[in-house]
This record gives sequence, structure tokens and C-alpha cells, in this order.
Amino acid sequence: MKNQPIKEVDAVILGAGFAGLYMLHQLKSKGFSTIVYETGDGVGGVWYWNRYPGARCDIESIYYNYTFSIELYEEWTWTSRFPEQEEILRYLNYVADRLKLRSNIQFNTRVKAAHFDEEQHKWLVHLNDGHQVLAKYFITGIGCLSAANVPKFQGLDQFSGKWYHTGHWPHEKVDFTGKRVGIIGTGSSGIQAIPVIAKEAKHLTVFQRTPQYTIPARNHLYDEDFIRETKGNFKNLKHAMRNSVSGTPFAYNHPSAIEDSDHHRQEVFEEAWAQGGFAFASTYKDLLTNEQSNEKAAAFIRSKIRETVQDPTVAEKLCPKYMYGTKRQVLDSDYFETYNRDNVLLVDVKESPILEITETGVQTASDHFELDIIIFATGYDGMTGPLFKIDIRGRNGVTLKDKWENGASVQTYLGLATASFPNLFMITGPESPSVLVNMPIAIEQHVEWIAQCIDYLREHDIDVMETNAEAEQAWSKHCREIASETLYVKGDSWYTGANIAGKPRSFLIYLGGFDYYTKRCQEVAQNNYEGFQLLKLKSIS
Ligand code: NA7
Repeated sequence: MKNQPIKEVDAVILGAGFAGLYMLHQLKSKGFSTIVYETGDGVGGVWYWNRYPGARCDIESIYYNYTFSIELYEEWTWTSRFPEQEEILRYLNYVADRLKLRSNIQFNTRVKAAHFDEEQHKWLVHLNDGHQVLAKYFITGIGCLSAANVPKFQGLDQFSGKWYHTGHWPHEKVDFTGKRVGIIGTGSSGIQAIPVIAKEAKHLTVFQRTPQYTIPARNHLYDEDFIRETKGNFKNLKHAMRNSVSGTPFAYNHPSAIEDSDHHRQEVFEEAWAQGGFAFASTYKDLLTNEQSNEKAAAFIRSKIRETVQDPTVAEKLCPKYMYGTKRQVLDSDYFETYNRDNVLLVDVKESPILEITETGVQTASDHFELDIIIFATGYDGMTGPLFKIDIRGRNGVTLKDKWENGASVQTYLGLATASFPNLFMITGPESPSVLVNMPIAIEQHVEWIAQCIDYLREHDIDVMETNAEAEQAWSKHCREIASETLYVKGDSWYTGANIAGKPRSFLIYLGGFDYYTKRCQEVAQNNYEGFQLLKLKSIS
């Protein structure tokens, strides 16, 4: 029985986060039989898994939500500028209930493999319970940062305390009271968790490999007038976000940092620093294209670190020397201030690398640190990692991992599809702009394009849709050319794959702007899906 598909549906969707939920809603509304498989036992995706202390979104809540429904926007009220994980998870549960999505979601189910069956022209999807499901369309909504990276430190299995990865945080509260805690990693997750844990733990040791340019979030509660005004302005906001470069209603304020006067630039940076959030990144248009402009921003942030951290030696260790913004911008709440606490110690593991985890703590080249709890805030195998965890095979049994040479030669068309993998759609796939765009807005664009496309295929009796190799080569080339004109490609980050030992270096984000990308996708659809082959089975047989 287990060798026969237990059911056949129009579409299988992976993941019940922002992407999977909206994809399901769209396909259900259009009458397609659809099932979502979700590994967790609830909806939420990244917001289901990331329950670490201090976890919150760094895009403002009034922008970080769905905009496809005015009812959803009006009914839901955010409490603060940067909502905590728990509030976003509640929002996604509200959406799932409000749109009656749960009956189409199978929780606690991992998709192990999906193979394109060339005789049936359908996807055979293999579940972890041994069952198989047949689907015409296979759609991934598994995010770009869902494959956790736990570095292979020798000796982790002999550690007698508890250890956690921020992206797989337990549902029950972890009690740090009276504990000696060590945290490895100072990206967004580490920087959010460190100030919160420091307040609770007996002692916190921060193992930092690379310091960060982090900006104060300046989180605050919203008042009723602001919420009323924002909801009243929904249509304008939606239009501004969907037609913007980054999926938020902001544009760059000034053209060039290096061409501005020292006095005015200082004022601009100070104002953005006081405003908090991503205002700093929007100050000058050339921060990520001109090294001298970049250094102006970097120097300003370093001066703030030196002003805040009392111990000059610690302050220097916290000052990044690489180019600003080539790692994902981090927002914090009292991060640098935390190093003025007596119970917090900063350890530079570039200077003195971690050699092993022992039974009682962490051994670096110079010292041993006794710990009760170790937290890995060590990030993710980004972009390709989530896709490579699944055995996805297209024509001739070739795996996605092999086709893309383990990430060295990713090729997609619009980040949505890839040749030899017919009827496969990726939401927020590599070579789409999504990870540098306000994610829910990027997701809405992808989902609406895919849903409209599937509807078109049904309307025109088309059974198989597949990207042309030429179309994807052209798109990938275009992506790389644009990226090479920026400073992003020079950074060591999950953007480039440099954070994962042995991962080929490549930059897999489309940087031509969300607005341009949206227009390009629309043109492709309007031109009857140019760049794709559309086949009718009748004509094949
Ligand atoms: P990030 O941003 O990838 O940060 C991971 C951190 O862990 C970073 O400081 C890394 O240092 C550090 N790291 C990774 N491996 C090691 C090893 N082996 N030893 C020491 N330190 C290590 O992940 P986050 O979870 O914080 O954030 C991910 C995204 O979520 C973020 O960009 C937002 O989009 C939301 P490195 O810098 O590589 O030297």
C-alpha cells in the first residue's frame, strides 16, 4: 500500500508560514485541490521555530503583514513597532483560522523527496511516514533561512549541559536563572537574544567571530491614533509597498554619502540613528555601491559603539572592520549597552578560535569557559539549504542539488522556476529579490504570480510548464551582473554562502529592485509566459 500514492491533488505546497498559507488560500479560492505539508505542529514557519528570547521582527509590524485583504488588515491590530515572535505567530494563527486554512494542512509531516514522474507528468511526493502523494504542481514555501547551521564542533555530544539552536528553540521556556550561559554567534538572532539573556542569567559569555554593524531598533508601543491613521491609509500604503524597491513605503533619502558635506552627512546619520529601524540603511543610495560612502556609514557606527561601550578594549572588539551592510543589517535593543554589565564577557573567537566543546563548556585556543547552557545563534545554510534538504528530482532523475552543483551554479528563471523541473514553483527562491525585500510583500507577489499562472494553465488545457534553458541562463546572468556592481558580493555572510564551511560562494539574490522584478514577472505572464515551454499532453502522446 505504501508504494501507491494515497491521494492525488492538484498542488502540494511545502510549509505553512507566510508563503504556504497565502499560496493555499489562493489555490483553494480558485478551486484547486491542494494540500500543505508542514513539519511543525502549527502554522507560522520561521515564526513557529524561532522562539528564542528576544526574537522579534526587524521590519515594522504595520508593513510586515499581508496586504491582499483589507479585512485582514483592518481586523488585526499590532501592539508595537517591532513585534515579538509570539505576536507574529498569533497573527498567522489568526489568518489561518480567519481564512479556514487548517483543514488543508497536514502538520507534523516532513516531505523527504519529490520526484517528477515523466510518464504521468506529475510529482510523486514522498512523506516521512512512508506515504506518497501525486500532484500536478509542486510548490515550495520553505523560506530561505530554515536549514539551521550547527557548526560541527568536536565534542558537542559530550557536553553535560543543555544546548539549543535559536532556530529550533523549545516550546517550553528555557530558564536561565543562576546559569552560566554561552552564546556562539552575533548575527540578528544572537544580537536579539544577548541583552535579554544577560538580564536573566548568572553569567553570559558571548563568543563572537565577526562583529556587527547594528542599529538601535527604537521599539515602542503604538498608540490608537497611529493605528487608526495607518488603517485608514491602507490603500496608499499597499500601493507604495508593492511598487517600491524594497517592499516598504520608503525610498532612499539622499543620493550620495561621499558627495554630501561632512556636516550635513553627520546630521543625516544622527537623525537616522535616533529614528531607529531601517532608516539608517535608507539614508544614502550609494552606501552599497561606493566603498568611500560605505566607509562613512561604517565610521559613524563605530563611533557610536565607542561612545556606548565603557571598556575601550571591548569596544574595539565590537567594532566591525569590513564594509557596512555586506552582512544583513541588524537592529538591536540595548545590544552594545549589554557589554557594560558585570556579568557579560566578550570572547573574540577569530583571535582565539573554538577548539572543541568539552563536558563542561567551551575550549578555545587560549581558555576554557565553564558553562551550563550553550546557545548556537550560528545562523542558517541560506537560500539553497532548505531546498537541498529535500531530495527533489526533475527530468532524468537529476536532483536539484546536482543540477545546481551543490549551489555553485544555481540557475533559475525569475527565481520562480528552473529548467528540467516542470511544474515546480519556488516561493522566495534563489535569484528572486525576496530576502532583501519586506518578506510578506515579496511573498504576496510570488504567490499571486504562481496562482495566476496555474489558473492560466488550467484555462488553456496545458499540462506541463517548463522553463527554457536559454531563459534561465539569461536571468541568472542578469542577476550576477547586477550583483557584481554592488559591494554585497564582497561580504562574508549567508548572502554569499561564506558562513557555511565548504559551501561554494555565490550571490543568489536579485538586486535589480522589487518594483522592476514585479514588472518583469508581469510582462512574462502578459506575453503568455515567455521563456517557458507550455505543453499539452494530448500533443505529446
Ligand atoms: P547569521 O546572521 O548568519 O549569524 C550567525 C552568527 O553565527 C554570525 O555571527 C556568525 O559569524 C556566527 N557563526 C557561524 N558559525 C560559526 C562558528 N563556526 N563559530 C563561531 N561563530 C559562528 O544568523 P542569524 O540567525 O543571526 O540571522 C539570520 C537572519 O535572520 C538575519 O540575517 C535576518 O534576516 C533574520 P560570522 O559572521 O559568519 O563570522
